[in-house]
Amino acid sequence: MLRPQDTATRERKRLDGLWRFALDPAGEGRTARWFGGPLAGAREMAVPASFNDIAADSAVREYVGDVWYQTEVRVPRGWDGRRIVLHFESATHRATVWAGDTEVVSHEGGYTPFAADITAHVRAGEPVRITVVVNNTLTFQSIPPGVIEDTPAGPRQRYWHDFFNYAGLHRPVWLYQTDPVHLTDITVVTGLDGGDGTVDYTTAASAPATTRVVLRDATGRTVAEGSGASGTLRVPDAHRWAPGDGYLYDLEAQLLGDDGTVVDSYHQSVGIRTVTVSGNRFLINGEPFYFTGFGKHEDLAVIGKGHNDAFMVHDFELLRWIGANSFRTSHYPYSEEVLDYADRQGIVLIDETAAVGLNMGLGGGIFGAQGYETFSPDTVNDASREVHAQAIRELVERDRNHPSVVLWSIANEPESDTEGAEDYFRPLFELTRELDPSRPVGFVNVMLSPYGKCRVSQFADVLMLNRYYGWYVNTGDLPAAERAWEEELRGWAGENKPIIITEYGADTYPGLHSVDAQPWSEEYQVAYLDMNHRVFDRCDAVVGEHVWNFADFATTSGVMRVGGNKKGVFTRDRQPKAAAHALRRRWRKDA
Ligand code: BDP
Repeated sequence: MLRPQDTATRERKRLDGLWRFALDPAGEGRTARWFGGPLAGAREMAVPASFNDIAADSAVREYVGDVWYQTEVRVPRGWDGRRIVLHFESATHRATVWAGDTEVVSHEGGYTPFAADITAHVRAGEPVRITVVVNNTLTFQSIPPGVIEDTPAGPRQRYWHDFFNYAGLHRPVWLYQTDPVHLTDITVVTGLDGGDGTVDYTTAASAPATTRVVLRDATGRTVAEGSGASGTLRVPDAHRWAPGDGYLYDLEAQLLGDDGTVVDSYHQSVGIRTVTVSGNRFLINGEPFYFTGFGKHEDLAVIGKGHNDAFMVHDFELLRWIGANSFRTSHYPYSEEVLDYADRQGIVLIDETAAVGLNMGLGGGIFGAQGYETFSPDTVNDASREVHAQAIRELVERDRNHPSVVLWSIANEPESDTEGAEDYFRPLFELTRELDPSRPVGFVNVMLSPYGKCRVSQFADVLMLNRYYGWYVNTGDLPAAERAWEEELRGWAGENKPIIITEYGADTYPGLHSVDAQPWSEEYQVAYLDMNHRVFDRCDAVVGEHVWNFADFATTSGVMRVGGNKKGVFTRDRQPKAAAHALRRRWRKDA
């Protein structure tokens, strides 16, 4: 699926703004055909944004079930005879869409795009009513999983992951047009041959047509041309995409009509670079790369997981300020704006699916539900795995052309020390490699499944470890934590794979100070990070450190969380804690 673009042959219209919005606690809207006319009793809701924190109403914030969104859009007059598509960048966690009275598409999974060809249901120059029912329920067959529990206050959504279940239309919605004969897909894989770059491209079209491709450098100069639906372009003396140098070429793919005119044109940015794993080294363009940065979240006051350009640019400025070269899209695929911006900024990404919380032993009830077995016919089962597989397919399809993405993370902290886990994950690793042989694949290992016990890391190209020595264990006792951590890490190092520490962190209440570095103080966060860094620096196999978390973020409420998770190096509104300055001194040799 190609993302909407304005090109010489395509036009798009963004449907953001205030939409009509209604909760459907009785679950009656589908049978009562709420899509059949203006939504009765609706309030207005901002799109894109999570709906939860916008209303000052806990019935909205904690709502579980169907919510309805509706808008009316006029199809531009000039779009007669064109193919017209309605495109959603995401709907969390699933949605069904109607154009007028006609159901046009349904989609499962909260963080990947979907679209419907609505040509047959609209007329150029006329308005069309778009109605979307978004459902935010998590079950054992959704990614991420969850369970509904009855409480005296009514049904409550429980889940095993540590961030608030924000939902709704968080990302842009588009209407766009193309020629009936159009490109449907483009894939690029880049390589290096001495100083030259190679770009293998594959295009697909809706009907047989002559295909032409042109590759231009950042100044617009043509550096290579090709014809045919697939082929290899050679770029003499290529300017490589590299960490800190987000140099991009532009590949224009064109479909030609019978008379030789261009009927479709699509632009794909291309960063020429390679990614390989060799022994315990992680190589970008053949050179060892050391990850510095964070696990992040899409999480903002009021708009929840709504994308915001100003915050995105500011976050990347802070990454540069602190000396971070990378981050992980924990714990779901981020907005495509973020991926594009990372490409241009030369920020390296570990790209993660929404498979978080596949671990019912985790949290001991801290994050909610307990008393379930993770992998069983009644909980996470074969049907769940197929939903997970589809989430991987959609992530790889969406993000495979981004040079910033160097590693797939197919799950965060799943149960991984059981036979059930091994059986569940083996085919998912195989699938990911089949979909994209050009990148390494991994998953993020949890502390409950330490070295010697994990049965899933055998499938991974890179070991990604989340460890909280000195926080959840050896709390406040950094000397003991340092010994235990180093001992475990030495075990992993024997595997001869690169190790990225994908999480280490300590909750820190901003402004809380203590002379002797007590947990929750800013001093403790600094001392905790220092201890971790001593351990990493003594272990050659460690090729990266991602602090948990870039910023404080919203979670469900609980005795372990004070107004959310406070492991941020920045507060939720992006003010630095003392740790931010300490990390800057470590990561920026020039600071
Ligand atoms: C890990 C999770 C992360 C949590 C973090 C924590 O991967 O989502 O927020 O620990 O407890 O279990 O802060």
